Amino acid sequence: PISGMDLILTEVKGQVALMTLNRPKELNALNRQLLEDLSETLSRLKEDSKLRVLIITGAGDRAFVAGADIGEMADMDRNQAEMFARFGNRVMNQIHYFPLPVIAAVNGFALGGGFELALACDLRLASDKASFAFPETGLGITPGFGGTQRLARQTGPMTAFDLIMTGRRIKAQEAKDLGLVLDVIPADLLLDRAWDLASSIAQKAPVAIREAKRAIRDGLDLTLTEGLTLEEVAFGCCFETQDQKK
Ligand code: CO8
Repeated sequence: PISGMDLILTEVKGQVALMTLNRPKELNALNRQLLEDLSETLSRLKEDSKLRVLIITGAGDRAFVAGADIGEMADMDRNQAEMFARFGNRVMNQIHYFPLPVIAAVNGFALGGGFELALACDLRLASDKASFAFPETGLGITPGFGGTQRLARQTGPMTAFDLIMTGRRIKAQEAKDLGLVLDVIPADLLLDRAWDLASSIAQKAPVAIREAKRAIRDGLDLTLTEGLTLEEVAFGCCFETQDQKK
């Protein structure tokens, strides 16, 4: 069944939800309305106790997301821009802190805010037609939806300096070589592969998956000693579940 608001389509199959960002004529650029609908959809899916994995993709065959909506940003003053970045970061954090694994199926352009959205996901699969770039510095701005932070954490600082300072566009294979995507898939097989990956995760113990995501994600912000404490708590937590007892 496909449901949802016009700008976000949601399809649930078994324990996996697929969310499609749906502004194909504008290459799924993130305007405020789309971000608000995305936020609302994430809040709703978070409450669905049947779900185990979320997949995010873009509508059409050209773009995952071609960035924040350039037209909407054009006339912002300093304060409005900062507020917009804060709003965008809040939505990206809803993905980052989503209690289930989130897979980005990057089906085309992932530019600026679109690259940042993909980076907020836990796992990224790219079609062989996908490309990635941070065009912001060419537009007189910095990334504003988490790119400076998440790219550097994912690849180390030098790649982040390179991609953000040059704005160069990379193809899926280079993104894979840089550790930015898990795999490159022929375009017509991308979603099948994303469903397969999601299903393989959905078969594992849900509390173990949730706690593993939390420990990996939150551990990155901590010292090793603090992170290991987090892991001990996560490990203990699993011993109250049927999946561990069976
Ligand atoms: N915003 C709004 N509309 C867009 C965007 C965008 N980011 N990208 C594409 N579109 C629209 C085009 O305007 C066009 O609309 P129309 O048909 O009405 O003219 C339609 O999508 C199709 O695009 P093109 O005709 O340009 O298609 P091409 O195949 O010629 O080119 C490209 C495709 C290369 C992807 C080109 O569209 C492009 O360069 N787009 C802009 C990409 C970009 O610079 N993105 C980064 C934006 S900055 C950003 O994301 C910052 C995030 C942090 C925000 C911080 C808050 C303050």
